[in-house]
Amino acid sequence: MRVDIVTIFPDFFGVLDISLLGKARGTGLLDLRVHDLRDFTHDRHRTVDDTPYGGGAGMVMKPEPWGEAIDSILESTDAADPLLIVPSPAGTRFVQTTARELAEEEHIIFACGRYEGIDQRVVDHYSERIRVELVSLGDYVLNGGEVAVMAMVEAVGRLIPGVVGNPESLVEESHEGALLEYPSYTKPSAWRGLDVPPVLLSGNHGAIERWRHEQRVERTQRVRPDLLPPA
Ligand code: 6GU
Repeated sequence: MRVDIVTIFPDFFGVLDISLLGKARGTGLLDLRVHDLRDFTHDRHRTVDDTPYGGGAGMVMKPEPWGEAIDSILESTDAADPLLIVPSPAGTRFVQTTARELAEEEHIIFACGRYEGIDQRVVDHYSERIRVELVSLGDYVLNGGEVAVMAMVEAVGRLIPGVVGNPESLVEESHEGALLEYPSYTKPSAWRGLDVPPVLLSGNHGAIERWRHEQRVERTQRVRPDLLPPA
């Protein structure tokens, strides 16, 4: 999969060199390229923003650098149908189903907006040329798209076949089914007066399965009743 990220903070994405995704990049499963939006400006101050037409607080990102940046990426792609994602609190909610769908994409371009957003014409223009989606992490406001893109790239990247060593570990996870995950324990069996639930030491695999299922149901009822079907 190819992923391009356009941002005014390219250094922010340095952490994608490490851990699981860094390994995926090393093995060629993930072709991740980060671009500095300011490289597509032509003035001495490398200006990417300006005051909003109609007035109001904050600054708006100018369309021209975005046009040049995204055009240059599109000129370099082999993908038949690349997808432009604009992270925005005004977008559709990013959930595990979204991650699974995006993991099937050949080429995703993330446009990280800052300030009060990107001139609307950027979305309007590219919507006539390629698929464009506004995507939100949740109902809260971040200062820009960078943190949201980091989360999305991690959620999608780990679903690319071969990125997670043991595909079994993707199956039982929270949100892949309707229930949250069960709690996990490892050695020592007693720690600071807290014992591992005895059933996990019993060797009774049927009992362990049942206990873990009960834990998932109880936990889901307690913290995320919205995930359960109506009673
Ligand atoms: Cl995707 N972007 C911004 N700026 N804020 C957010 C968000 C995205 N998702 C939740 N809040």
